[in-house]
Amino acid sequence: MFIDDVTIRVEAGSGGKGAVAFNKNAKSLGPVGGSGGKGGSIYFEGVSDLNALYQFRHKKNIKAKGGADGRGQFRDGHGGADLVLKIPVGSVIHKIDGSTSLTTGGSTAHAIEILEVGERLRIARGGLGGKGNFHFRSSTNTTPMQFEEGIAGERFSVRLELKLIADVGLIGLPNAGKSSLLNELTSAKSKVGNYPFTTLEPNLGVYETLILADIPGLIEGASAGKGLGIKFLRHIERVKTIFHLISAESENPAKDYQTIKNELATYSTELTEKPEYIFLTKSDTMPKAQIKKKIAILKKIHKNVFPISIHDWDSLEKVKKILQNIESGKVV
Ligand SMILES: Nc1nc2c(ncn2[C@@H]2O[C@H](COP(=O)(O)OP(=O)(O)O)[C@@H](O)[C@H]2O)c(=O)[nH]1
Ligand SMILES: [Mg+2]
Repeated sequence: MFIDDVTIRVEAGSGGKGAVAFNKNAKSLGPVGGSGGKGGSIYFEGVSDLNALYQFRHKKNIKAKGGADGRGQFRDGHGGADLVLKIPVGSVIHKIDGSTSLTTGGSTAHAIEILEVGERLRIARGGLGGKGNFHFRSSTNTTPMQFEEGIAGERFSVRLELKLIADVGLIGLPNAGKSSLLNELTSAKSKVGNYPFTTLEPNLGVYETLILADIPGLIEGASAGKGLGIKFLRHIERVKTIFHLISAESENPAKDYQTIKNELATYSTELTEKPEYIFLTKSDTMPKAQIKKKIAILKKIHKNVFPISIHDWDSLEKVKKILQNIESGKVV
């Protein structure tokens, strides 16, 4: 099960409390209470594993250890260990209670993104330990009874929303051949089947340096929650270029195209403005004349239209050429 949206509660460790203690040695009387240790902080770190949010499926309360209390003989409590939670790059972190904004590394925002592998953000700060009575000594206060409690660690809920970062997004109606094309172009092993919704989760593949995402679940009404719903649309948000696949077996390719476009528009007009290539897929299944006719219809809508088939090597070479041009920045 692919998890791309999960809410968890993070609780950084509280500081330990300071000790009240006195030296028992008659030669050097005085306060010797150590301070409490600092509570552990919670960090997020970006990883390439898209399934990393799965760890939170059943574990939604994340707590870092508190700092130990101070003790006598100037012994400060140990700090609680920091926790580093690995989350997929492309995750957006929304703070949903507590104070209204997140502060990490000096910047404050309602939502923070992790966009690079290895990028680390402190999300919840551990509380400082309280001072022991040694710190309250003075010439007028030689037997201080004061100490401090530790400070509570930061605690709040965060929603982690994964938005895939891909260079090219493959979209189209179910059965358009998205997974098949991804499998042809990359070493991905996306499930292929002659029925809708074989692909229940977005699949990624790599072509040279480009990341290709096969984004399933787009049907008429998806933006209103039909089928897999709009759950997957957010994964298209960050895609730079769109490959829009339409099956040559379709009676009305222009309508198929428009159906998807409408769904994208309902979600966000930005999606419809991305650079796009249209591929009439499974061109081997239709007589040439039919293909020509359908290409001509689609050309009226968009200039970048190409017939392809996973069984036609030349057509796949054409797709690769386009990918290489995108990669080298010649086209978008
Ligand atoms: N003949 C032919 N069949 C194809 C081609 N591409 C995909 N298919 C078949 O079409 C069906 C749907 O393909 P799939 O990749 O799962 O579509 P998706 O739902 O868009 O991911 C499968 O049975 C594939 O084997 C093609 O170029 N030629
Ligand atoms: Mg598929």
